[in-house]
Amino acid sequence: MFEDMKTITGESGNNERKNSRGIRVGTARINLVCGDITEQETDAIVNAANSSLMGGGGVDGAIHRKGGAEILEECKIIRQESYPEGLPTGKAVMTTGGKLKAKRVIHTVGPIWYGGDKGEQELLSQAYRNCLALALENGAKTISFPSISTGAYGYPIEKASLVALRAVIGFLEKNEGIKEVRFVLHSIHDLKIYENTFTEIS
Ligand code: AR6
Repeated sequence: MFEDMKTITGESGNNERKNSRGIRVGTARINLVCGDITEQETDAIVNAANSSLMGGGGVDGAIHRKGGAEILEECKIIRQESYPEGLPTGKAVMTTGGKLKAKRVIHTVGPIWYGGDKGEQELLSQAYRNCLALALENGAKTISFPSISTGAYGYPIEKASLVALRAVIGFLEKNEGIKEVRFVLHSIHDLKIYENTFTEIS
């Protein structure tokens, strides 16, 4: 399963280290980078949204601010037409990327951490898998994820990184068509945690 594991070292500075750690799974590559999800040029980026789809803080706030009003307009239509009571945890929907470099935004709702015995692990895994399935259905070959649920929703990042990487690897082993899955971690600290988890499971 794991071939070609290497670290590519580039410039550093501004807390935006360009280092990228990656592995190949089948015909796809998983890369870990430190950066801002709203700056990624992948076909799709993932929003760690809430079930209202009406915006919020963290990744959600940054995506709506930079992507512009078109994203919220499409979210309103999705709410009216498909999810009048809100997007359930673990599900995913897609909108335009508006003014972002990425043409599409996939909005998902990660679980709030209640201590680990409320199905958080399965719901987080579902969120990643449903985003990847939606990307594939819509022809997106490259996709960037933030670390879903590990900010406002309080999921411990060591645990979340394991769930995230396992979910993505499992999906890529069963499905062909995605070329790159990029995890965009917002700090060197978070990147290191994902890198350690990567090493543990590989
Ligand atoms: N790029 C990449 N990662 C980021 C960025 C960014 N621009 N900004 C923050 N992070 P969060 P959640 C990291 O809170 O935990 C919102 O209000 C951040 O450091 O964005 O799923 C929604 O509306 C953290 O590691 O998402 C929901 O109500 C990770 O992204 C709620 O927060 C996720 O943090 C969702 O909470």
